[in-house]
Amino acid sequence: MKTQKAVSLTQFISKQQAPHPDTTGDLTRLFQDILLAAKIVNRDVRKAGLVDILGTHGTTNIQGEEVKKLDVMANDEFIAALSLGGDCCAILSEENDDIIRVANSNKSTSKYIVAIDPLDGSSNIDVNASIGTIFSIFSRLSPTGSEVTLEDCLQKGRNQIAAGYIIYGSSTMLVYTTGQGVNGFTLDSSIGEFCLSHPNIKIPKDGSIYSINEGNSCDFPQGVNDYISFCKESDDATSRPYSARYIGSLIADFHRNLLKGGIFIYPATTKSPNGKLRLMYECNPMAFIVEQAGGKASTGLNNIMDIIPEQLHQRVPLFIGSENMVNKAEEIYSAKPI
Ligand code: AHM
Ligand code: MG
Repeated sequence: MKTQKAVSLTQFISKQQAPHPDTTGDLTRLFQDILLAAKIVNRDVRKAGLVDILGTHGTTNIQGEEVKKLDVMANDEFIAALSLGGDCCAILSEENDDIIRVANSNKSTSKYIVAIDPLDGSSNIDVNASIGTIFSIFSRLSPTGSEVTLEDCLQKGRNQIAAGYIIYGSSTMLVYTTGQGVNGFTLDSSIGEFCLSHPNIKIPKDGSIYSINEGNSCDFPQGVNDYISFCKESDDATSRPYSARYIGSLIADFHRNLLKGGIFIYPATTKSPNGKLRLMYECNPMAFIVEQAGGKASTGLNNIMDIIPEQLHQRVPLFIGSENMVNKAEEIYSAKPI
């Protein structure tokens, strides 16, 4: 019987980067920093419920030590790993108001900026549903060695060098792209390595799942409700009605739809006119991944990755998933976008 050799993420990414003439190994090292933090967060997530890490941030445990919420712990772990690794010059985090400039970035030669949502879907922690980390990597525009500027950080999604997510689910997976397709790696905790398990992921062009928090439909634009009605109509030719699937954890909803085909929508609402999800920490990285897998991401009107951010924590509506489904949703939504 033939046995297949495991390919680790570090081996895979250094091989993928190798043919590039200007390869320095910096991106591979940056990924190693991310992997280290991901393994620590994975360990902490797996212990949730066993140790007192589900408490509210600001409380103290029996030893009088401060109890950190898991999302605060994850933020600290990623910032520590990225800062100590020194392979990026700045970190943008959904949990921090401002740019975190990395003082010791490899003798001022580091050009990468990492935007991160350290633990997305954290309202699901207490109920043992899947959560995840999302990251996005840019190159700074200003010369290395100078102070990183806001302009360096506010780049459109098209400029991403790499993007990925880690899903802490029934297994822990890392899915990423550097613009050469999408590959998925599953953590083998017995050896502490992410091993290639889902090579060259492609999202089906059509799907039969729609994912949206329909409980908010009284606040949705008419065009979104019209699309939901379309999803519920009976039509054998297009496999409708579609199935509704919504966990309320973007990575878990996205990951399922990426593998099976489907559409995820977080639209503008009357209460949140720009939607809920953040352009730089959630929408851009997922848009890069879905496009590399053959899918599409849009605000319902424009491509997500063409938006030039005006603020670090800017929110945008998100329609993402199978290309034909997103096209249809855009067609229906754009007829009545308010
Ligand atoms: P968070 O960054 O505060 O965790 O919020 C983002 C999460 C996403 O994972 C998910 O898609 C969305 O919020 C769900 O929101 P809602 O509960 O409004 O449906
Ligand atoms: Mg989030």
